[in-house]
Amino acid sequence: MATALIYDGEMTSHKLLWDDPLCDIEVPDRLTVSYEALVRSGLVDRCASIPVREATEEEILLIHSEEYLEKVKKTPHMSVEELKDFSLQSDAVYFHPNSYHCAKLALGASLQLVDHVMMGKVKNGMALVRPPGHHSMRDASCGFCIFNNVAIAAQYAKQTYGIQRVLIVDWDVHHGQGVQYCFEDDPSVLYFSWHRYEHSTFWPNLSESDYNAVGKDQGAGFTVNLPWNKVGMKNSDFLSAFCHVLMPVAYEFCPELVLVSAGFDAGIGDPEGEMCATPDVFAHLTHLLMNLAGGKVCAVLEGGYNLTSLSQSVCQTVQTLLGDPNPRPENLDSPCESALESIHCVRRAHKQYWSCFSHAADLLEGQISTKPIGLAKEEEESTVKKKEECVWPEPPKRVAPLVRTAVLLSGDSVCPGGCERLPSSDHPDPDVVNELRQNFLQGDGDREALSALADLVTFTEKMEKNEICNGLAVVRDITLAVTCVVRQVTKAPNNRVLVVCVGDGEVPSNITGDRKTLVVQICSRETKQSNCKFYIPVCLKKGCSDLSGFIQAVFGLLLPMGYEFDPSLVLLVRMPGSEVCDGMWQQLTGLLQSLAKGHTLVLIQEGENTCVGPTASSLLGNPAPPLGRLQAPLPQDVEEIERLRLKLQGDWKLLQTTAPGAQRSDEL
Ligand code: SS9
Ligand code: ZN
Repeated sequence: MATALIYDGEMTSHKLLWDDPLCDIEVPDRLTVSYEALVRSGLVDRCASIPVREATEEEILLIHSEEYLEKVKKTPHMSVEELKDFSLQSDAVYFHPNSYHCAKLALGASLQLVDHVMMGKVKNGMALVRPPGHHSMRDASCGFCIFNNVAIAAQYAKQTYGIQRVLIVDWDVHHGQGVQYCFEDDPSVLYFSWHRYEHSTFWPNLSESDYNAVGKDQGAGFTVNLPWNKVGMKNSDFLSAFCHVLMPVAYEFCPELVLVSAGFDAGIGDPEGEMCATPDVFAHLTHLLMNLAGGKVCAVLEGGYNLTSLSQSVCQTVQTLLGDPNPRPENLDSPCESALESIHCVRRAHKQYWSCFSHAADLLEGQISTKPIGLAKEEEESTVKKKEECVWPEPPKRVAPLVRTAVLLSGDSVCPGGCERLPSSDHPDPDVVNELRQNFLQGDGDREALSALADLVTFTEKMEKNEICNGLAVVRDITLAVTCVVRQVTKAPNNRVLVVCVGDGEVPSNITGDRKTLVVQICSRETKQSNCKFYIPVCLKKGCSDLSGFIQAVFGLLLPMGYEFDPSLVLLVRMPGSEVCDGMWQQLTGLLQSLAKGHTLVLIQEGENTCVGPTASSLLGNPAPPLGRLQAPLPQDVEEIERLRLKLQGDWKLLQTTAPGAQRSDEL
């Protein structure tokens, strides 16, 4: 199924007709430059192009008042002077005689996208629109926004398709207060926004943008605000926010549709946001969302005012929606103290609503300042790069290997559709065989076993050469296979392998010595202990059969460590009798493809063949089926995961959810 791209040059006719330094960054070029970048990179040709349409009045009225609509309807007939006066009645908005038309197209484009995704005509998509929408309110335009495209899209989707849960992810650097107001008492729409806040000194300067605005009445808990109190937030801060705040809540919520208020003004070089997210990070944000809601993700453009950064980030987003392997994450280091403080505060504020935060640490009162801090101005300036100095490399091209998914199966099993079967070679390279014999098999060894290992070696070589993106192999001796692959891959000096073992059973202990292999094993509660930074057993009470505990372990431990480790290959190992259900396994397989440019090799024990089909499907890029609304994880599991996080966060900085130095009140 295709990815939709919705765009119409007509939406560039909305423009500023007078001098206004507050509004002059919202220019028509934002659209043309983004679209041209998509054309140049060949992405437009790969998308299904869907025509825009004008939204109807009835659709506008799903969110806006008749009075407001009547006012906007008059603007096409106004003189420039009248338009100017009318614009001044709103906060940071301009109107042009074509604005009403363009605003209807922007909304119509968003609704077209929702229709095509919901009817299963496309799998996902992006609408490149302006004017943007997330600041506009029932009765007022605001912050360049006239009609609230995404809020109306959510309401429209609920009404038209009878869905019960919509997730709105607002990754624009501004708080989409308009969206928040629409749904603050509505538990069917979960609204997540991060935004530049600086203790309410940044526009729109609202106390309801802070982390303690969680929604009202029935909707309490369904507004999640993550305020950034400093500029200069980096990739690590944004990815941490997804792993430790948004994703666990999103999985617990289990949306049927994901709408993204996709503004790119948190991107590096943006004059409004003054943040530092490099374009590749938007590939990761997009990818992380793509296994929710059965993959139904609709991204709708909001802000983004540095044309270079904007267009590069848009390309990363669309290319990810298309299913191309992700880039390796760039510049990941420790999240900054201020980001951790915010992340902690929002987790704490939502503790009572989401079981994934039930263990969010209670910090001592007074240790976290929620009030404006009079920061020394010099300190502030030295930590933040001046806008003009901001340069970053153009993101490298993301090349999808010719073969997406290859399989290595025993002779008589059928190759899953869409995959390429690797022939097992009758005459493996004698050097390879000799080496394998010396390393793995004493004495004569079994010819068959040797040639199976030789096939695995070939497999990994092809992935390394980028001839194959990912794949699966059914193996007889899983321990041997793991050891063999790890040895092979880590021969090259800069390679690293993340081994993810699902289920109990012995993991070869001799592979983590060189810091090039990180093993995370999710297993059932046994007395497995490790003091090694590179072998992490995560023991859950019911092993891999409890979805909530598993998800918690994935976002709380596995993915943050995986990101920080930044492997060149992910080896996903299904241990015999792992008891992980297909749905969870597919989620895991899908999520892990964020790493290592999508180079995932799945090893499956012979006899566990029933999972071959589902595994192949996820490796091919099909979204995993939703897991359903998750129950609260078992308290023991939450404790275990939390214990590990605290123990490991010294070594793995992306595991932190609290600022260093902040003390937990229960430790006193
Ligand atoms: C007022 C500054 C207004 C508006 C930014 C709107 C961005 C929409 N002092 N800035 S994504
Ligand atoms: Zn914005």
